[in-house]
Amino acid sequence: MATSLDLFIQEMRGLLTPDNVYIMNGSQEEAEELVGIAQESKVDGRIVLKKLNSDEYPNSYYHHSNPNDVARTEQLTFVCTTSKEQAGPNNNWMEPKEAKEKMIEFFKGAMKGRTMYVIPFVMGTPRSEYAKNCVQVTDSVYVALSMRIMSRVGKQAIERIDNSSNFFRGIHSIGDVNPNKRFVMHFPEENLVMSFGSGYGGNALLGKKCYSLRIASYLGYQEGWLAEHMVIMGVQSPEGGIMYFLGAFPSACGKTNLTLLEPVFKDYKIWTLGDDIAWINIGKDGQLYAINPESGFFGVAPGTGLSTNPVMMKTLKNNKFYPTLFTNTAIDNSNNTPWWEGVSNDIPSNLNDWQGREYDKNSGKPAAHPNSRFTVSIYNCPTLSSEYDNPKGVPISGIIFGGRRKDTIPLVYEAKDWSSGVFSASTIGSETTAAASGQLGNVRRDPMAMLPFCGYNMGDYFQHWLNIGKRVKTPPKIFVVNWFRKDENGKFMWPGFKDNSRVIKWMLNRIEGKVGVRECEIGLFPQENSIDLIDLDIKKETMEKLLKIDREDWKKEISMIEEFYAKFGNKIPVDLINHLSDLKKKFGG
Ligand code: SAT
Ligand code: MN
Repeated sequence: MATSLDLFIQEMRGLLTPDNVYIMNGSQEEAEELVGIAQESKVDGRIVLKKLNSDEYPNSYYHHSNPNDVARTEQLTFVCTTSKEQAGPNNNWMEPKEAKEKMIEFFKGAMKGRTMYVIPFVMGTPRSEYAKNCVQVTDSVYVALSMRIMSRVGKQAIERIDNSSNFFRGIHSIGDVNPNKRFVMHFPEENLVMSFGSGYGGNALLGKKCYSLRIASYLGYQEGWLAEHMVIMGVQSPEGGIMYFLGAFPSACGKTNLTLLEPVFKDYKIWTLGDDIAWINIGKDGQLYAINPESGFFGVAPGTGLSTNPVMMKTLKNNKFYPTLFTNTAIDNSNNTPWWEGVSNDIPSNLNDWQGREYDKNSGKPAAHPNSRFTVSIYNCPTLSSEYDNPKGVPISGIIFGGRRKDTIPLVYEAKDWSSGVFSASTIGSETTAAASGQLGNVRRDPMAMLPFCGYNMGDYFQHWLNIGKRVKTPPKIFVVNWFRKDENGKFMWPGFKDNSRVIKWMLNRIEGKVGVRECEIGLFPQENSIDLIDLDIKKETMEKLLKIDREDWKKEISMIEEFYAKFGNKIPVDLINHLSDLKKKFGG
């Protein structure tokens, strides 16, 4: 009897008419075979993978993408629910039938002359009741290999899919990498994503943002759990206990660096569980537990180096899991290694830029694309937590929300309770960086860092967060941080990176009830001298400025929040409206 997976493959064969079908089993031999194929084939005029210097970077391969295909395309990303209101003002919407017809036209015969890779995969450790069964078809061997790093591909997935009535289906073709024929369409009601015309991570590895955030957040809303754009990390203190934190930050706030941090305190240690996505469930004991559905890092290369993220550099040079991929970095021809801004201080003299052209140091342009990436297994990470594969996940004691703000938001504060924490999280904003857009320093609101990833109406999403808090026995403490506050001369006041462990230590002490707080208008602030500043040369006045509440700034902040909330009309929960009016009263805004 044909299994449900067989039926799906048959249907895809009929639609896409590939010359060959390759069903992945997740084995090492298969990875080697696919790498072999990728080294011999050209797609879109480029060799798919080139081997890098294995003494420096073992098992590592280089990939160039089409210069028109280097990032997620939010404007071409749609959530296709029955009603527009379900998708909310935070999503592009298209009527499901219309969207599907459009995509089917693109997909018809799209794999003629190509191989269709069938990728059965599980998001989450396969033994976990929280894990989800998925399958993606693609005509990109680069995508197939990347999926193998980022998710659990293979036999266990096939078994789980065959025993289930419902599994996620992802249909992907790179087409001819034409930006005018590029769409990422989500059908949450059907557990389906159709993506055409791009080979880039977030557009093409459908287990990542498409499934594990947009579709999964929708499922979580139906089923009573949360799919979040968050890191997961364990913090070990000298007493030996490990507490687990989640952290949500918009891009360019150092999320990956945070989870792989080496604390400044020798007797503290951070254990890594995930750098991008967390699925959060209420466990049998009534507490919150998180799993990382992914099994790899798809990290931004520029800015990663021995001083900013030594653990990631070790991860990239580890050869446990095969292979590691580098995409759109520069190449140092003298030793065939990937190179990017921040990996070394001096620029090698014999460099090719991310498009393979000889690099001109005086061009003023970076050699690596600012969004160049590495794709590496989490099992290569030397600080991987021993709890990473625990099917129950890890119990969460604290949730950190942050953004990049030169003013207004203090270095750290604690929310009074869950509902005030949800309010703060719903107002998180971050300054746009030069790389992301021309308008430097504009504040873009990005609630819970989920604006581009929430697969349903964000007003409903806020209410869902509030409801979860009511169901949890002891909700974790919620903290807000801002590592990026500047002084009147435009200089960062906080050193950041490793020194962020000082703030995390304070959070740990708060959770353990070891330090008190002072109550301010916006939340609970560190008492004087309660953040451990040992061996750090920072003035008392600087610490005061880092924690200062500027009333004028807050008046402006409140009106920006009001403006943002207004987009969601009456969908904003009453609780959050009340928090906002309380704040207004306090600041007289
Ligand atoms: O651009 S991706 O979605 O692939 C990665 C990210 O933004 O975290
Ligand atoms: Mn992300």
